[in-house]
Order: sequence, then C-alpha cells, then structure tokens
Amino acid sequence: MPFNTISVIGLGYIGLPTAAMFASRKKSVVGVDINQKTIDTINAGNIHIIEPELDIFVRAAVSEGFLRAVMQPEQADAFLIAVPTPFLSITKEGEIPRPDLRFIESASKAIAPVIKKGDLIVLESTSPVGTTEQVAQWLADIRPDLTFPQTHGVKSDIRIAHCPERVLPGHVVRELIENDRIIGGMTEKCSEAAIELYRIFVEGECMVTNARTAEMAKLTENASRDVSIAFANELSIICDKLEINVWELIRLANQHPRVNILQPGPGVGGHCIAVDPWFIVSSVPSEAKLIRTGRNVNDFKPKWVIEKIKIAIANFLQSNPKKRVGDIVIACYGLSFKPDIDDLRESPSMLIAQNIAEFHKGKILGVEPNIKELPTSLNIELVSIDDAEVRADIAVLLVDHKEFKISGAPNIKIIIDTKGVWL
Ligand code: SAJ
Repeated sequence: MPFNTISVIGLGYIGLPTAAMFASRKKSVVGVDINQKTIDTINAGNIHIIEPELDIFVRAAVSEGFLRAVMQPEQADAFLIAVPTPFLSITKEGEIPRPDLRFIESASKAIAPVIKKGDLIVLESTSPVGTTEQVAQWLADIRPDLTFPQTHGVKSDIRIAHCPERVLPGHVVRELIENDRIIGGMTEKCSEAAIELYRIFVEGECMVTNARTAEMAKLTENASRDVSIAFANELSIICDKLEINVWELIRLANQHPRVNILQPGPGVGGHCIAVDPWFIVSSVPSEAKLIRTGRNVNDFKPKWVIEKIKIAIANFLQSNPKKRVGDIVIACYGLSFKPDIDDLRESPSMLIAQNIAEFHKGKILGVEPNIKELPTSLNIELVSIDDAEVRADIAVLLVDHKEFKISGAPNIKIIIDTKGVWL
C-alpha cells in the first residue's frame, strides 16, 4: 500500500519529530494540533520544543513543501496519533493515579470523519492495555459504513496498530531512525501495513506482536527502569543511615558480572518513567505490588532530600550562632529533570528547589547552565557557578550536569550531593 500522505495528530515531543522524519523522506505530511501557536510556529519553519537537530529537519520539510500543520484533520493514507496520556487528578491521598484518555479519544473522534477504506491508523501515545481496541471502537461507532479489525479481522477496511515510541529526549532524531520498533497490529494485515509505514524512515528492526502486548511492552520498559531506580534510591537512604558511601557501594557491587545497579538521585522525573508504571498499577492494582512500591519509593525521595536540607540548616545555625535563618543562602545546583537538558517539567530538582523557597526565609540561588531565565514567581535567583560559590552557605547538588563535574565541588562548608558528583 503506498503511503502518499501521512497525517500526524499531536505535534509535540514525539509527533513533530516523527512528522519531520516522514517529510525528510519526501512524503507529504499533514500535522494536526489543537494549538494555533504551535501550528503557526511550525508553518513558519520553526519549532516550539527543544530537541537537538529537529529545527533543521522541520525547517527543510516546511520550506520544501513536505510538511504543513493544520488544526482540522484532512484525508490521508495513514494517521499516527501522538497525543499525551496524562493522569486524572488525584482527589485522595494514597489514591492510584489513573490514565486520562481524553486526548486519544478526541484525536480518534476528530479523524473518524475523514478516514477511508484502506487507511492505516497507528496509536503511538503511551497507553494502558486495551486502548488500541478502544480507539478502534470509537472509530467504528462513528463510521458504521466502514469495517474494522475487531469485527472483520484481516478483511477489515481499516487497519489499526499500536506502535509505541521509545526514544530518549535529547536523542530523539537519531533514536527515531535507529531504534528497533514494536509493531502491534490488531491483525496480521494491520502489522504488515504498519511495518511498511515505519520502513519509510526506521532503520532498526520492526518487531511484530499484537496490540495489547505492544501496549504492555512500552509500559514494562519504563516500569522496569523505575523499579531499578527505586532500588538505587532505597539503597541511598539505607546507606545514609548506615554511614556507607552509596556511590562506592554501587561501584563495587556492579563489578559483579551479573549485577547492574542504577544511580540514585533526588527522585525520578520526566514525562514517562514517573508516569507509565501507574498505567499498569491502575489496571491491576492487586497484582502490581512491586511496581507500585517502586513508584512510592521514588516519589518519597524528594521529600527525604528536603528533610536533609532542613537538618543542614539547623546544623549551620548551631555552628554559626550569630547568624539568623534568614541570612542563610542555599544554592541548588541543577533544576532540570535529568543531566544536560533544559527541561524543567516534572523535575524532582525543581520540586525540591520550589519547596525550599517556600519554607526557607533566606535567599535561594539556582545554578542551571542549560537555561537563561527562571519565572520570577519562583523566588529563585539564577546565578553562575562562580557566583554561587561566593554567596552560598549550603550547596545542594540535584542534577549531574557536565558543568558541575568539570567545576568540581565548590568551596562551601555544607554540601548535600544527591548525585554523588562531588563526593
Ligand atoms: N534516573 C535516575 N537514575 C538513573 C537513571 C535515571 O535517577 O540511574 C532519573 C533521571 O534523572 C530522570 C528519570 O530517571 O529524572 C528519567 O530519566 P531517563 O533518562 O531514565 O528516562 P526518560 O524519561 O528521559 O526517557 C525514558 C526512556 N525509557 C527507558 O529508558 C526505558 C526512553 O527510552 C523512553 O522513550 C521515554 O522514557 C518515554 O518516552 O517513555
């Protein structure tokens, strides 16, 4: 089946790079988004997100006429849904976060009027098990004139598959091309069509399974990483109590040929690893005991770091009796959710810095080499590494940015190093 026109619904961190990849292979790509500003930015050849190399691809795709962005879906041969799947807000303490499928539902309902016999629909958004079947049902409800895989199997008019994205922010362009791809068709024919589509730019292997397994595979990858980080974070709390250097401990244990412990930190951030495990827990709460505990351990870590900072403030006052608490300057080194990126969203470091700004009466400095300014509402002054060293009484290292590895530990008496960079 030739895919002459490809439509990507949702032009965010995954949708836009994917659209640009198809366009770079000279396919006519129509990107759809509900945000007018995003549409205007892309149609002007610019990008609204930060991702290395993406600007070059988008500029070329738009100027050569292979990519354009619109608000309303148009006819195409393949539709990729790449919209967010956030949680529903939690109303009670201890409640299990549940996925919010509102954006997938509205994307499905928006494309339903324009799909035609022979079209392929791919759900790329990270989704709880059963969502692809739900998409198929939403489409079938609106288009009784077409046949769908859930009722007509391989003979269906419309092909539907789940092909989860698995790229690492900061390396999206390279990983989109090189990573292996999971292809979860609702039928064999659906998988065949999806492979043909991804082969347009994917150089990795296309591994075929069914839609439910593909959904679970994506959730499993991120839950596995989350549980592994939770083990490291729990170790760091245990070692603090037992007066053992956790970084040395992990280094030694990892010398064993079958042990590979990850690195502790101030908590787990980002839009995937801290979110996706809940999609498993919420669907099988009684069975997913370890995954749930891992989430709780990682969510507890920022609170533990904040307690450490409060103890450091008390210790500082004890050894400097002439100082008042309002005189104490605290510098937070790193605010992004992981090293060497500028993304502050869902960042445990940001959460910690904001929390200090709420309870501490003295000055809070933020050292974040990857950003140029902070919202003034935050009450955190953005300063250079040198400035922080001169002004701070307490240093809190929250992200292992390369700049902090190069600068080495500042000459500050009290240092709380959550990433083991300066130890
Ligand atoms: N982290 C640690 N210790 C570690 C490794 C990571 O504390 O040893 C923390 C990071 O600092 C960060 C968080 O975990 O706060 C997540 O960072 P990450 O680099 O592990 O992952 P993400 O969220 O940037 O991207 C992940 C990737 N998934 C896996 O590695 C299994 C990526 O391949 C997925 O495509 C992405 O989630 C996604 O979109 O789901």
